[in-house]
Amino acid sequence: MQRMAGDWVRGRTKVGFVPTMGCLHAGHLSLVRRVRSLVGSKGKVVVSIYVNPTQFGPTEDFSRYPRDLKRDLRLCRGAGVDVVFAPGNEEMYPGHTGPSFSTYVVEEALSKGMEGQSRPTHFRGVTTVVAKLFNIVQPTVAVFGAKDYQQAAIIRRMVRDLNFPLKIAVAPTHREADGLAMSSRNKYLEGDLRKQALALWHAIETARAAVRQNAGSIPAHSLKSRLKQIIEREPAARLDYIEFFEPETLAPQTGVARGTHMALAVFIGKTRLIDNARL
Ligand code: PAJ
Repeated sequence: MQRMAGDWVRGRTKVGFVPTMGCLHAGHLSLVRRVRSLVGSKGKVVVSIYVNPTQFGPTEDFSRYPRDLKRDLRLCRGAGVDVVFAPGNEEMYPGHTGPSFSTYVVEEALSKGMEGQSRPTHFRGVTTVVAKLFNIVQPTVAVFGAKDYQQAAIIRRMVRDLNFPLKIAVAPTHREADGLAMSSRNKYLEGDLRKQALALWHAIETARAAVRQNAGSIPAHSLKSRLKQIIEREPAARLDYIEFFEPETLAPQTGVARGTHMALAVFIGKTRLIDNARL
């Protein structure tokens, strides 16, 4: 009896799901291709498009987050998506301006560091909306991007801890030709800022070169300060954090070696970008 409970409810049609906040780019579409390969031609591919207010902090970019549903629908159609779920706020958070929404899903370990430290209510919003979307869409499998490495780890943990009857797959980060990780927020990078945003990728490449040249492990604090200097050579760049961690547990590491994972967040002007990679 290896079948999951959800298979009985849904019959045998496989449902592959890619949750997004829209303003789709080639990174999102790579997740759609991945989920199609997982459910096959007889399966159904569902994409959700919803800019989730509960994962944005009060000073963050919720209201100006780029939205273009018409273009997104065209891209989904071209990519062979079967169903797009694009709810409004009233549908997702009934009475969201009042007190009538009061149940949240909170992951309490992996959410503490990195993004969780810089954006204290962010992951509570993510886990809550993703749990709601899983209940609505009832997928057999959902695909997340390694671009948001900590988010993918937290969703895996939530699915395991709360027995959601689906599988989680994680697809690699899709990059521009010059290395910049694709992101809906890259739309904010006007003029010279686009070039300065490469500071994140240069920091990753520098860290990779450092661990490859070094047989032992490098002290995390010295590598951090070297990378901070490189990043902040760009006039509009301000480092939020760099973390070196164990890829499964996300536990911070004091020594950096091959296989250590690195994540960073950098403000380029007002735009906050994140990236990560295995070193
Ligand atoms: P969003 O930023 O739109 O991303 C949707 C999915 O696409 C996430 O799994 C993300 O990791 C993945 N993704 C984004 N850029 C990528 C890239 N360059 N390469 C590969 N995958 C990429 O992440 C969210 O939305 C939200 O938090 C969400 C999970 C939808 C909950 O609201």
